[in-house]
This record gives sequence, C-alpha cells and structure tokens, in this order.
Amino acid sequence: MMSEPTETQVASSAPRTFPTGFVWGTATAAYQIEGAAREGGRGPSIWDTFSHTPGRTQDGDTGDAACDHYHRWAEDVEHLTRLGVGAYRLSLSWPRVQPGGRGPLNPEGVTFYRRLLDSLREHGIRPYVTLYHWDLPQELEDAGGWANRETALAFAEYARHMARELGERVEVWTTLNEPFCSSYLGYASEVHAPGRTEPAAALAAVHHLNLAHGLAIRAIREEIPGARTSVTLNLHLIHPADPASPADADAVRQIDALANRAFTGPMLDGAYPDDLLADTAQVSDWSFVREGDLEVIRQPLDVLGVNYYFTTLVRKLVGGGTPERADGHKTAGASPWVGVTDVEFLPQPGPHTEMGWNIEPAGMTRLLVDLHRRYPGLPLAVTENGAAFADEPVVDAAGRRRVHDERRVRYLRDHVDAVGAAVDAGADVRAYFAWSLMDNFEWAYGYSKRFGLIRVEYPTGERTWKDSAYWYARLASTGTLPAIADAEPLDT
Ligand code: IFM
Repeated sequence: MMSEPTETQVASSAPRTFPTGFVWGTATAAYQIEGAAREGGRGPSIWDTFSHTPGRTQDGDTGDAACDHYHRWAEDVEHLTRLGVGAYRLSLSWPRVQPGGRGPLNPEGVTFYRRLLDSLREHGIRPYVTLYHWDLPQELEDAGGWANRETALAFAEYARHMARELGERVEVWTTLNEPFCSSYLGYASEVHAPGRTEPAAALAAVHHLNLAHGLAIRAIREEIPGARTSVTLNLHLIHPADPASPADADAVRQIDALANRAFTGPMLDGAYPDDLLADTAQVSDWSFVREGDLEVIRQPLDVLGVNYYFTTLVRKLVGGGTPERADGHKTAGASPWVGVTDVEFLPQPGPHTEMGWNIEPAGMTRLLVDLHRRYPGLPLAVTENGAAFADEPVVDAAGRRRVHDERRVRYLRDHVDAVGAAVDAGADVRAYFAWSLMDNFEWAYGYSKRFGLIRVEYPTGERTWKDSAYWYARLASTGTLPAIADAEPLDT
C-alpha cells in the first residue's frame, strides 16, 4: 500500500484492551517446522531440491529435520495450550498429502494432519490452515512450476481433496501465503525455491498463483458450502524518500503495483492494474491471462490475511547507475522487481531486527487502516508479525532455563499496540498471529535467524519458552496488552 510518512506512534498510558472475541494465535509453516522430509510417504518439494543445492541456503541448512514437529506435534499442541491461544495458523505440506502434486493422496500424510487438527480442536484451538506456504511438489516444478497454468489447476484439485478429507476441522482455509515471495523471489531473483531468474516466468507465476487462489476457493466452497476462506498477502507499506517529489511518488506507484496491486487487483478488484501491465510490457504481454480468469480469481473472501514486518523506502533513480537495493529481501540474486530499473530501495533508520528489517509499528496501523478504507466490508487478520533476534539461553537463580528476549517482547508489544490503534481507527481487524510459535528453518537463511516465542535447540529439538512466550500467554489470556515486565513464568 502506498503511504505518506507517518507520525511516530504515541504509546497509550492505560493498558490497551482488545474487543471480546479478538483471536490471538501463533503461526508456523510445514517446511519450516515438520522435518521428516523423507518419512511417511512424503514426496520431494522445491524447497528440498533448493536447500540441497550447494550455495543456496546459509550453511547449507535444509528442512530435513527442522523442528521435528512431525514427531513432536503432540508436545507442540501442549505448548499452544499452555500459551492459551485461541487459534493456530499452520500450513499443509502439499508433497506430504499428495506427493506428486497430482494423482493419488498419501493416506499417511492425510492422517498426520487429521490427528493434528483433531488434537487442536480438542484443546480448544481453532486451526487456520494455509494450503500453500511455498513447498511445491518437485514434480510440478519439473513440469514448469508456477509459470505453467497446469499448476493452478493441480492446486485446485489438491484444495478440493483437502476440503473433502479435513472438512469441518478447519476454521479458516487460506489458499496462499505471500504469493509475492513464491513468484518474484522464486522465479525472478533466485533467492527462494525454485531459484530461477526468469522475469517473464515470474509474471506468469503471479497470474497462475492468483488463478490457483480463485480456483481453490471455488473448489473448497463446492465441497464445504459454509467454509470460511482467505488469502495471506505480505503487503508492502512504501514511503517515498521525498514526499514532495513527483518522481519519488512514481517510484512508490511502481513498487505498489508489483508488490501489492498485482495481487489485490485481481483478487479484490477484479482486474490487473493498467499501470502494472504498462510497466512490465517490455518483459511480458500478459497473454497468459485468459478470458474468464479474472472472474475466477475475484472470489468473495471471509477475511484477508496480512503479514507485516517492516516498511519500504524508495527513491526514483535519476541519471542511471546501479540502484541501491535495501528492500528487505535477500540481495544475493537478481532483482525481484520485474520491469523496474529506475527505483532505489534505501536503507532506513534503526532500530532493526536480526533480518536487517527496520522496526516501524506505525506502518502496521497505517497499512490496516488503508486496507479497511479501501475494502470496507472485508475483515482483516494479521496472520504474521514478529522479529528475529539472536537471544541465548541462560539459567536463572531458580535453576530454570530462560531466554530473556526483551527486544522481541518490545517488538511484539509495540506492534500489537499498533494493531489496537488500527482497531480504534475503525479497521475491522479480527485476529493477530505471532510469527512464530517456535524458532524454525528461515528459508535461505537456514537456522541462523530465530523468530520463535519458543526456542528450539538444533539438532536435539529441545523447546524452551522465551520471555516473549510468557508475555504472549498473558496477552492471550487477558486480551489486554501486558507491560514489558510481564514476561515472567506465570508461577512466579
Ligand atoms: O519465515 C517467514 C514466513 O515463512 C513467511 N513470512 C515471513 C517469515 C519471516 O521471514
């Protein structure tokens, strides 16, 4: 979403209380936590291939073992129960339930998720299920991946199968997580699987992901007429370097078109923006958009998922040269910004997280309020928000293992407060999910970045609650924003 620079948020003095029924949850994704990559009949995904390719991930890390959630899921449900969250956002591993991405299901994989969802329900935790969080079955990539229209059709069939198999266990069905990353980072800038540098394929991937979303929602609703459906987008809040500069305003427009409106346009407004098509005309004629596609893609949604971590600062590059690319995405590869050669992404003032991302809670308020104004009838959920910091465990005076992650507590406090400010301003935000329940495989960064409320030791898998977990448990049980100091075990 475009934005003018915002005023710094003023922390309120009275503890902030959220509306009754506001949902507190935590989020994870299959490839990042499950491990058991070659167990239970699971087939290979593009992330198995990518992470096993030398040089693709930090330290050559892979998701082979990850957090061993596949074996420790019952323990993880206990953690969620102790946290007192009302919801848990997880993703299904497509290659675990349908190894080839087409054809027969793998009963062992389906049983794994049935048990997990049943157990969550038994513990009073509502499952928000994402169908695609980046782990495309390798066989589908071998046939062209998201650049191939057939992948969208296969995804719709997979969604239909999952609706039949898992049915009412699922509270909210989310089709895709951050199609921005699946398309541009996977097919243009090579920092995500499948690691391709084909700008035209990236635009085809954008469209086929959008199409997959629409087809999947249709299929789910055919199977479960009352299903609640959603998609999660990592919308960019973009600032111009000079708010008075028309050139910088145009840079904001260009990035907004690629990062945001390439998805909200077809999904929520029923069309690709004209300026996006014009900006990328040198790369593609978009002839992969067929008659009827836009009608399929624009499906009514019950909730829009928003992932928010940082903001983006852009300037029009005048006079050529190599543009600076402090855009928050790994810069090891080619540019993800298809068709854009004259926009610079500027570093932002601190503080920053371990990912190098600037911390700007007010950006979250702005994003949610802007979305609400633009799509007034559409409920919103913050489906991811959190911070990577390198905090080490210590043993406290009582002999307990602790992780004092005050920076994460502060980050969460300020961002949850920012969500509250959006609610106060009228935005219809219904839920907040902290990323992440536990430390996990952070894609090309491997295990080097820790986002969890719960620390995970590698390779033992031992879990330790960080102070942020104690803090979040208080928030989830009271619906009132705890103080930073309220990050102690509940029994002290
Ligand atoms: O870990 C990722 C997640 O998979 C998608 N959203 C951003 C997170 C942090 O980078």
